[in-house]
Amino acid sequence: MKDVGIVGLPYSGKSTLFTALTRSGGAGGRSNQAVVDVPDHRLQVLAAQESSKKVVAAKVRFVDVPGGLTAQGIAEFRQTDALCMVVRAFGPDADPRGELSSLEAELVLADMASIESGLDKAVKKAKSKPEFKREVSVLERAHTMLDAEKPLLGGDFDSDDLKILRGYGPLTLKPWIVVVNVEEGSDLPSGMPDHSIAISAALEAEVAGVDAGEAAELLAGFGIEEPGLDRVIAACYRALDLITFLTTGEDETRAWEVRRGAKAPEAAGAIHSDLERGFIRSEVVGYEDLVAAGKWDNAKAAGVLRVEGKDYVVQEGDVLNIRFAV
Ligand SMILES: Nc1nc2c(ncn2[C@@H]2O[C@H](COP(=O)(O)OP(=O)(O)OP(=O)(O)O)[C@@H](O)[C@H]2O)c(=O)[nH]1
Ligand SMILES: [Mg+2]
Repeated sequence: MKDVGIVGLPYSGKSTLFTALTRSGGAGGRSNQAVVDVPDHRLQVLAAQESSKKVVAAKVRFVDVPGGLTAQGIAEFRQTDALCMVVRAFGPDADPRGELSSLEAELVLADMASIESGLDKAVKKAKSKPEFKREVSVLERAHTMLDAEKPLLGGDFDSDDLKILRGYGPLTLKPWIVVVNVEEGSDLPSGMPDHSIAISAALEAEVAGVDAGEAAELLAGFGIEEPGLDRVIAACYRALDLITFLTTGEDETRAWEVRRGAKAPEAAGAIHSDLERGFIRSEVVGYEDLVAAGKWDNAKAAGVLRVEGKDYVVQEGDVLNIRFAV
């Protein structure tokens, strides 16, 4: 499961958004963690088709750090996989664009501090140990980008470079989404980046705390059709560059996350390490094809199931049945 850190300036509504997420999902072990389901309409369709007893969604964990971007907060955000930036667009003095710029500048500064101290140390080490030259060059390039106020995410780093960089946990190397916390019922203010998501955190928190009927009434009062929380969760999941594959049967229908580009054994390993270790092959059918066929057994009889081996790259929406032996 991946972690998403909720970052923002003071009073932007981070904890209010977090409360909404907690109410919709559940606690994540610690008081500042919320584990939520990744919305996926396919699960109910498959579960109905296979008469599954249980439905299990993929999950994402959100982390709200008290005090925000303090030294301790930054240390906690460094451990997360993505950032959900919250900016305030409610209240008379709202300045969401300015707030986003300040927030980005703070993230760049935080990275600058850690990259600079890393660079100093690496330069000293490289004098006697040539193996640190690579580290110096990567950190120098990172430094140049940050100096130009550019996030590291867009940088031209190869996988070895990234391994070195990730050791420093830079915040601007993480994928991020922007949540604009608007006045109830307002639209996204102009000038915000593409794909920004407008929600009212206060309304979402209220809606997440009541039953479906009341929730619909509350939303309708502001002319809103559906809760925005799902959009926030889905956007974070997409930003993490994960894909979902599915398993289905009488016991359960379930969504699993895997890295985009992962091959079948790695996907099997998301289910259980035995399945990766003992992977033999996988039966595969795309979600749409399975639904068109009606049921797993029908799909099999109709010959729409494919048999794929260790080199198969799993696709979004694949329904897998893994054969293994340990
Ligand atoms: N009108 C309105 N008020 C909101 C909304 N979201 C949050 N607030 C209010 O804004 C204030 C700050 O919200 P918080 O969620 O505590 O903000 P925060 O980002 O966690 O703040 P810090 O943790 O102090 O940095 C609270 O009084 C909230 O009730 C919203 O969508 N609309
Ligand atoms: Mg807070």
